Amino acid sequence: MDTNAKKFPESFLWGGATAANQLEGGFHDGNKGMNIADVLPGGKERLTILQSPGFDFQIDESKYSYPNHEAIDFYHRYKEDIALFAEMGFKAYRMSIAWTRIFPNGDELEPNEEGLAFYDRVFDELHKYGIEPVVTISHYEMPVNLVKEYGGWRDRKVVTFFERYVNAIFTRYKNKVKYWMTFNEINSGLIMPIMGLGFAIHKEEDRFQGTFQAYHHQFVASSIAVKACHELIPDAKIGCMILFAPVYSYDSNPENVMYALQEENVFNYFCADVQVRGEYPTFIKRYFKEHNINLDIREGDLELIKKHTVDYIGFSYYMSRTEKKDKGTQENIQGNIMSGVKNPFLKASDWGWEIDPIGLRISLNKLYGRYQVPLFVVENGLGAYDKVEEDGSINDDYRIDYIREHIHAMGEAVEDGVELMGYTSWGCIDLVSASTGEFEKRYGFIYVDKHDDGSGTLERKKKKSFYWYKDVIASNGEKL
Ligand code: BGP
Repeated sequence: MDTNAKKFPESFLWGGATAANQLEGGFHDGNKGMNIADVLPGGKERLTILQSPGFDFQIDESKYSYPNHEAIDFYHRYKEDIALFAEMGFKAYRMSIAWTRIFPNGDELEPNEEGLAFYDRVFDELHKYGIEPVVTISHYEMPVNLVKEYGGWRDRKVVTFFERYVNAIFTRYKNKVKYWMTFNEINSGLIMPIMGLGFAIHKEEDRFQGTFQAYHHQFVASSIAVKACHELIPDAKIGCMILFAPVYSYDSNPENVMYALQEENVFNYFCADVQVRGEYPTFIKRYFKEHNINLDIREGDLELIKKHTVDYIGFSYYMSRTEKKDKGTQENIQGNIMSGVKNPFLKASDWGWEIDPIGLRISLNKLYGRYQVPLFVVENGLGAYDKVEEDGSINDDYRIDYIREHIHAMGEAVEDGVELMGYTSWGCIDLVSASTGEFEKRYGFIYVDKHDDGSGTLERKKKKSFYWYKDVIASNGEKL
């Protein structure tokens, strides 16, 4: 598989992706407030907290280390890191703004100038090299104060705070940022409400009523952001961002096929349907009825949602998911947030995430077929253990293989007629894992000398994949 001849348009946005909380560090610098990621420990405890109820957000310095506090110190080293992205030839860099740098507690009336100035410096540095910033407005970085005082997105007041935040950043960066996205992996809140929706499931009624009310508030907030973005920056594009893992039926038993379809509807399509088509889909109305969900929808909400839909769909793709209605003794796998049954045709990563490049072509076809809006693969990559050899080299051929096959699948989808804006590989520089808080789960083309026990010099090193990806970009995806 050497060539991928002329499949990608000249304007294709090749690059990498990160999130503020996973790489910046400097968690108190520049008056920044605490966000959810700042209070999550690393290691096994993190997954347990994310998946279980009752986490009360107390920081216990004596018990845990908090990997996001220092992360990889991009806050102080952004110039060096952006120079490395430029050396790889990045056309785009997906990053997020930490809400708590701009509004440290989330509910202040005025933004924090030091936080605004930091991102000015980052955007200016990117533009110096002709790299287009692609900015996620909220990437698992909700201010802890909003979580504690308001119960996260369950409280309608958070919509107003978010509106203040988006107005501040659109006004400030209108000449610097032309690609925006609202909520990272918005649908992940269905499984991990603490990260995206800002609350833990303490009571049974939160599981359905609380979750979907919080979603309604996020949809209203998303439409407010789309409206403001279009008004303040008419030449910008603003997208939603979903976690997409196509759901396969385990076999041709219609019971399993139907089950896979229902899982796909609720998990993959519900949030995108509202944000792209501007309406609650019919299947969710039945789901609401069956789960006794009665939303508080205010006058004007549905019109707002209908009128201000997103311009494109950004999505993450790591794996597919295979489902069976009655799992019985079937082997289960734990993948990217959600689980499923083991697919006998697929191999898995060191963390058990099944590797399925064709699934990316399937995802692109499904999404484009359903919505007919431009798509952007804003996350994809392989979390793996890397070894630094004695001569300092890092030979990550497994990562090259993974990304090569996924880029090839994207090329096929473009030939299928899918309108694709770009590809930003996840964790282009090693950073803190969102689900486990580990450093040793590495995704980068750039290695960072930082380890789970807190040791490391933070020195950056180019992996073998760095040089490979540089050639991919230089050839516009032809030389794989
Ligand atoms: C997505 C998140 C990212 C990122 C990635 C990899 O779900 O949007 O923030 O971290 O997955 O996941 P992990 O870091 O858990 O390996």
